[in-house]
Amino acid sequence: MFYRSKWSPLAAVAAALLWAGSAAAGVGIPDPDVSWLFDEGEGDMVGDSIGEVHGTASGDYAWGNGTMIFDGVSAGVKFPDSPLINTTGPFMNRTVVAIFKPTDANNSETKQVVFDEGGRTRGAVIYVFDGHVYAAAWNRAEYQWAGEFPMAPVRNNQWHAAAFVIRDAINAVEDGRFEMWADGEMVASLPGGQLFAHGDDTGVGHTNQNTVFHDDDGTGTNRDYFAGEIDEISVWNVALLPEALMQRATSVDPAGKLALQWGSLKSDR
Ligand SMILES: [Ca+2]
Ligand SMILES: [Ca+2]
Ligand SMILES: [Ca+2]
Repeated sequence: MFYRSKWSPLAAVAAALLWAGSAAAGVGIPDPDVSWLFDEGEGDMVGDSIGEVHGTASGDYAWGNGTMIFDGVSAGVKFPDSPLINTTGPFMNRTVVAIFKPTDANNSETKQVVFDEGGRTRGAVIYVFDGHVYAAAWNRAEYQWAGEFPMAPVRNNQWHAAAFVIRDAINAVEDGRFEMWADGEMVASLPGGQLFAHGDDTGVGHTNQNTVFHDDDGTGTNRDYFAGEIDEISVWNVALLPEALMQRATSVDPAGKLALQWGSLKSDR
């Protein structure tokens, strides 16, 4: 039934403006360059919704409800080299957001890699260890950034968002160029620099060809297996605005999923 008195042309215009306004609220979050949604539900391929950096899963993984479930022993995803992630550069800006639920969060013996790019000399990593999630990056050549390894608490069997940001960095270590964010809040703003090309391979759920942890461990491959679920990992070659990181890009809703909708990607789902 059509209520002309209530649905006036003016009201329609107002509704359209409201709609445009809510869309405009997402302007601060551009589409990622690479986005793994883990929504396949079958097979061994993890597709990139945007940049076509597709990965291959191996080990005892399973598919969940829009997630991939990692067994903490053998499940991992390997991604090929890509100019969007590691073979070009230097990367003066980068944001990586990972949405994950650990199921062995308090393990203090094994680092559990959620996301690994690069290797011992240059790279970044997000991992769970001893009740915390770490987000780290380093560039141990060219201008000698030893790296920063901030962390935030995580709870077992709960969904979390963790992110790192390299923001307007140069070929030198400067204050405030490396940030960690977790669950809607900035955890740390630390010295950092740009990431030069880092040819060692990218992994999810395990270390794929070397990484660096807070204790300098991390040499090798097919190790540091994550136990839990991953809902999404997205990579931007821009530094997301703090407002975007705080309000949306790293806020996990009570049901456990990311509250954000970035641009065309999620509106098309
Ligand atoms: Ca490589
Ligand atoms: Ca690696
Ligand atoms: Ca997902």
